[in-house]
Amino acid sequence: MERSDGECASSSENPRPWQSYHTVYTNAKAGMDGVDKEKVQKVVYEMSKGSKYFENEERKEAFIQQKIEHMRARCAKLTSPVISHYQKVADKRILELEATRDLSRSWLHVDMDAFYAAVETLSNPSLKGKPMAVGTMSMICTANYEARRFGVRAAMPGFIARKLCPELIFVPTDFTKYTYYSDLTRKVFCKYDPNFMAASLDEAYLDITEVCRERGISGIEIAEELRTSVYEEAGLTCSAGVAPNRLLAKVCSDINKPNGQFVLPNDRMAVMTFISSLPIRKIGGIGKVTEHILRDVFGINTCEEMLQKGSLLCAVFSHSTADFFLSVGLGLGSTNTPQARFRKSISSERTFSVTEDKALLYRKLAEIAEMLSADMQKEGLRGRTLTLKLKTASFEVRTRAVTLQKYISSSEDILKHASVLLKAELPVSLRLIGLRVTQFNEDKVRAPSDPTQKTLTNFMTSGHASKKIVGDQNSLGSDINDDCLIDDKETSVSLDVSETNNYEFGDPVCDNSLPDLNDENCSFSNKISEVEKIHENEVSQLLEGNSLVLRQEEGSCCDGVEEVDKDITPDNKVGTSSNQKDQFIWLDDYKCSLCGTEMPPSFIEERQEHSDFHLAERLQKEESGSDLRILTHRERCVRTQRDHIASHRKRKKQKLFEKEGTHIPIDMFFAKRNRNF
Ligand code: TTP
Ligand code: MG
Repeated sequence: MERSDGECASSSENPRPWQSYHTVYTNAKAGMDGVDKEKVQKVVYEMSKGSKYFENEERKEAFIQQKIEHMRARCAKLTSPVISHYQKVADKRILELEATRDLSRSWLHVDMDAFYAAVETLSNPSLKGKPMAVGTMSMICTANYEARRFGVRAAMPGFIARKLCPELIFVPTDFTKYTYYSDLTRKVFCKYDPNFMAASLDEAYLDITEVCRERGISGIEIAEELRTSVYEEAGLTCSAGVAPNRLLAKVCSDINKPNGQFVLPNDRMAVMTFISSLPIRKIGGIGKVTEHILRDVFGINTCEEMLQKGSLLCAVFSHSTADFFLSVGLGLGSTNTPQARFRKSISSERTFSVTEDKALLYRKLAEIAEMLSADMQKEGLRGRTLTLKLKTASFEVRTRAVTLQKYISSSEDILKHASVLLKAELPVSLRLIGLRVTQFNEDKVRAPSDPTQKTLTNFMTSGHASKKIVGDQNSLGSDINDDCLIDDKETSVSLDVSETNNYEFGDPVCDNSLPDLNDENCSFSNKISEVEKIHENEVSQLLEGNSLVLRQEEGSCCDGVEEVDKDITPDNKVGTSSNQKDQFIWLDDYKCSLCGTEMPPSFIEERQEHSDFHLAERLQKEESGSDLRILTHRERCVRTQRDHIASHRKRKKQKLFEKEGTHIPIDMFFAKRNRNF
């Protein structure tokens, strides 16, 4: 909950408390422009008051407010010499970032309109023109544009949506259908960019530079043609944005939604004009917490203001966070396509009609092993951790993994080990089987070390962020320990979708540049705000045994800013210290590792909100912790390592806690106590 007046007041003191109740549900999505916002706020407030969700929002808000106060106080203490020092730092960084600007490429971001709802309407045309939502009374996945006019939107509990729009028709999800239509759209995307990057079932990034050049036509024409083709192939409308980089293309695709497009020319002036009035929240990677902090502490509302307040941002935030903000102010974003050489895993999965026929399940498994093996051999990959993913008739997702002594790639080897994993689960009634191979033979896969990949700026502006190219939201279980045979009996219910051939790409920063412990600037936590809907990635060090291992936690989506305590040291150099984050991950890609709250991967904004809460909590803890600045470098390293061990233990403990089943189920999270539906 945000209090726009910046003060905490109880609802008894405020006759209209809903006015300051801003949650993900009250955020406008495309098609919600004319909505009576106060009416929606009131309904959402009244309906969620007393729920765990509401309590969580209140706690979150209290943390954020404290954080804001603390940061304001710190800013107030900055003296003129300090500010002018950081002004020079900011000016230098802006020049350096500007030098990385690449206007040579054209990116197209395509996003299907009300995707699940549109697919459902195709199969049941009687829904056309009527307000409808896909999902259930406890949570809806999306709403059509007719329903959005009432304030109904994705990630909203269905009972609130029904209150906002009593005629709302509910349609249950059918992921097989969405996957089928997604495949049809992807066939079209392929014609324009065979290496297109799918961010979810309904959105993709295409580098259209070559196709524009080869055919001598503009981005506007390509976007029009692609949208027409998608409609002809799938009967669905989509919206597109074309821009010099992916960050801007994504913003552009939302401008004329639904069934529209917006093209930003490859021209610096055009980009700067576009960005000058762009609200910061439009940028992927800037969520509610970051927005509040930037607005309430620094008075930053638009992207351009990031540059104007550069000195303060550089004074208060870590290098990486300040760099991210400054690059947003310059309208910079990723312009290249990650290469397959950075792939960390390869997988294949199939959805089918529910069956418990053992012979049939083994046949499916053999087909998937065959497909996976063919893909691996095409890429020259061999791996030694094999993970089996199963989705049961009741949408429960299980993952089982085994790490082998030798590297494998043949279908026989894959099937042999996968069969052992499957056998242990039988009898079981399944709707999906998936297989994933990780832990590749390093020599074959690792790219040669590239010194240009070592800087964060490079990382951010060159687009080498780790992401799955196909099926970003549906990785096999993320909580996989590669070092031993896992038989994790934890299961989770997932509403997630099926995808095939998921690829993950490693982070070259992780792969090639382990920080040097003797480096005075070494930081144990590197927050990287990747700038698209694809969640932010965390590059974090975990201490495993005696060796430091960098691990990319997929699926973490902290909307957060990394603040760093900074001093001007006597010789006028900048000294920095930064604390390690608590490890925040979605166990089995579903359950929060810190508190056990369940949230399906497709609930992007909900997850972001949730991680915001933990971020705020962590910042709070950091503030009450001791100040690392006064420690020597060696002491700092030792302490940080100790913290790593503690946090690692905490995670283990958390898992035990979750196994005892004390987590909060998602329905309970949103529902009021004693509510009957
Ligand atoms: P979106 O592209 O965010 O939404 P949309 O396609 O329904 O509507 P539009 O793009 O026109 O604004 O998400 C694509 C699909 O992902 C959506 O149809 C349903 C699913 N989804 C969820 O399941 N939960 C969520 O919280 C969101 C945002 C989407
Ligand atoms: Mg969409």
